[in-house]
Amino acid sequence: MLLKRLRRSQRSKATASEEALSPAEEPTRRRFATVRRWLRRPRLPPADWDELDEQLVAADHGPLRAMELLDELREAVRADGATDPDAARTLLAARLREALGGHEAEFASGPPPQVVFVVGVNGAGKTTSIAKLAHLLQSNGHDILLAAGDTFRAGAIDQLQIWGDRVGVPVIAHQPGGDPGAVIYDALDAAQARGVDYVIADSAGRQHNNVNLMNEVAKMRRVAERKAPGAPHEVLLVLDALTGQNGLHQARGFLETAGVTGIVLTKLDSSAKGGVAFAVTRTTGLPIKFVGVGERLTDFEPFDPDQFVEALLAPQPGDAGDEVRT
Ligand SMILES: Nc1nc2c(ncn2[C@@H]2O[C@H](COP(=O)(O)OP(=O)(O)OP(=O)(O)O)[C@@H](O)[C@H]2O)c(=O)[nH]1
Ligand SMILES: [Mg+2]
Repeated sequence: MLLKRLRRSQRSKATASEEALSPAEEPTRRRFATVRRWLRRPRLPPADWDELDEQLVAADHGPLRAMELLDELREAVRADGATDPDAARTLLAARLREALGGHEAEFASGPPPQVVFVVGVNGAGKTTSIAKLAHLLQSNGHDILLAAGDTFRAGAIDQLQIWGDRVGVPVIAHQPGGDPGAVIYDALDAAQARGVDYVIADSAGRQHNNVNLMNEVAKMRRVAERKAPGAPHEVLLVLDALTGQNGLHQARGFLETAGVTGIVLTKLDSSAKGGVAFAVTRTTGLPIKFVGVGERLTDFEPFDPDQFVEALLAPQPGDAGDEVRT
């Protein structure tokens, strides 16, 4: 599976201490400190349900989901007659993984060119994520071509070209104000002529109005569908972890009309709410395929629910509880 291969290649570059969550995701990990402390108790005292509830809500699970999770846990603990933290931990981990879609999603792979559209509201991190994805695919030996589909915002084309130069991948661009459909057409033409593996297309995050924005994405799709079989193979919706539920609300138009196949969750490094990953999967019903964990090219990883949950629940040396407080 392509994502797994990409992740392995990323990981081989990371040091052992970066294996679980990257240091950039530390705030997320800190959030779960109370949960982990709770799970370390030799017996589960009833009063701690409240503490756990607070913790899950604080991590952006939303009161309703936190309650559901706790009910399931309580029920399981009661059914087993168990007050064993290990059993509770295993159950919680399984539920959290399930909430994230259970296993790692797939990423487009097949005959070239594979066409990837990147959509999302302005400022979510589309252009940066395109550069990071191009870098990741390229370091796995793939030929990439970028398409400057955001012809609306002044400076957007230049910005993609700068990233293209930095990563060392060609960018197909037209004039500002041009037709993004025509950019896609030319990019696919060039990709087919050059035998490029992946075409990654940027798109506008803002237009004169929302209807125009959605029409534009729809047109990009139509052009791609006609030009390359099965295209677009991926439509990645970029969501900013900092905007939480509000960001999801703003992105609803894309979810309804763009044929989104997966999520890129950016800025997890600055978000203290790891629970946003759960909220996003639950609300959209779509897998998170990549996460952005910083502003550098390498701050980008294929998303693995198992690893994410394990890292959230694994005891950390920094967890308070046993230590002497200063
Ligand atoms: N900390 C952090 N910053 C990020 C991440 N991803 C993107 N950013 C920053 O978010 C800002 C917006 O990123 P862009 O890639 O320009 O966003 P965009 O969606 O293309 O925005 P528009 O072109 O205006 O629609 C930039 O300052 C990026 O450096 C991330 O994972 N972590
Ligand atoms: Mg952009």
